[in-house]
Amino acid sequence: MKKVIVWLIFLFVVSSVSFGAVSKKVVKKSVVKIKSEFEKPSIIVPVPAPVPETKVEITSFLKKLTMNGSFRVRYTASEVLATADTLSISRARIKLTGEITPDITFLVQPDFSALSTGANVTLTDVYAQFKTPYTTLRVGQFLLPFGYDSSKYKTIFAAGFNPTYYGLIVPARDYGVRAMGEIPMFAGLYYDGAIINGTGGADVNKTKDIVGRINYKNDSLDLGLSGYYGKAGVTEISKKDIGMDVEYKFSPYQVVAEYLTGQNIAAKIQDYYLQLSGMFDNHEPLVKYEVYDLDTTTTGNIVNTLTLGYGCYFDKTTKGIINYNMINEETTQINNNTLILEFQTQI
Ligand SMILES: [Ca+2]
Ligand SMILES: [Ca+2]
Repeated sequence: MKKVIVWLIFLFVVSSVSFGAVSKKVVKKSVVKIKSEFEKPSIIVPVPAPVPETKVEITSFLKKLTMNGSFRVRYTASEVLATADTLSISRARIKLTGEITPDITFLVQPDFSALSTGANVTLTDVYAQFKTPYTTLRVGQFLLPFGYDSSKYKTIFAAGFNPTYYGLIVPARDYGVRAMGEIPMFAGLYYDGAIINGTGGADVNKTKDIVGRINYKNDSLDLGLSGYYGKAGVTEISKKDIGMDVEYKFSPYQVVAEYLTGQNIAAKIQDYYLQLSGMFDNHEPLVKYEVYDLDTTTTGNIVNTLTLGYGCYFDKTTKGIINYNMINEETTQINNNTLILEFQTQI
């Protein structure tokens, strides 16, 4: 029995030692395993940050910039012997329109045509425009809202051409603030008014002038009434000008009539004309009769001009125009008729 007990104790001790050794081995192995996982070199792949969609808007305040341009080349021939018949660049404009929001835009339009005669580049329209629910505002330099819309002229026009009052009773453009829109509750009735320097450039007096046009417009008729009130020049000569214009369309014809009277620094001017034109396919003949009094306080100086015109449209934006101006003086006749040709294109 004692022998059995001794054997049992022996077996127990041996088995305990064996178990202890196995446990140690397992622990050792698991430690090694953990250690090796820990020491495993890890490769960190950088994940690029997502590019926000508004990035462009943050770096630029401008959303859209569009460029247009217009080009005109003119040939002028005069009966006046001392006047050279010449080709000239009458318009070479680049128009940049920037859109900050759909309701806030700006426009810059230099005209490079004067470079062709050694003069400087001129600025035509340069303004910022703000559309509000109540009105559209322009701040800068713009065409004056006075008389018939000069962008709709069908004759070749400039200082001394047709219509003769152009840029004389009031400047074509001036610096100021302009508001325009439809008059509420009166369908087809529009207003367009501005407060301006009154000089067509930098002001020479303390007064700011007021100019505006109210018109009624439908598909066939455009009837306008214009007014100007201010002080002209350093000596602040009182200036009150009025204008009435009507455009009537009865396809394929169009009639335009206008009456204007006003005071510039030099004299009191009066001008009226009647124009009839017709569009036959891409051909547009025109006849216009104008009576221009360059100083109503002086007699015998009225000039009547009968213009025979023809326009040929090559496409919607490109055309050629011929004007023959028969110029008749009220008293002493002068041979001063002109023949003017102009090629006009724009994009
Ligand atoms: Ca002024
Ligand atoms: Ca003449």
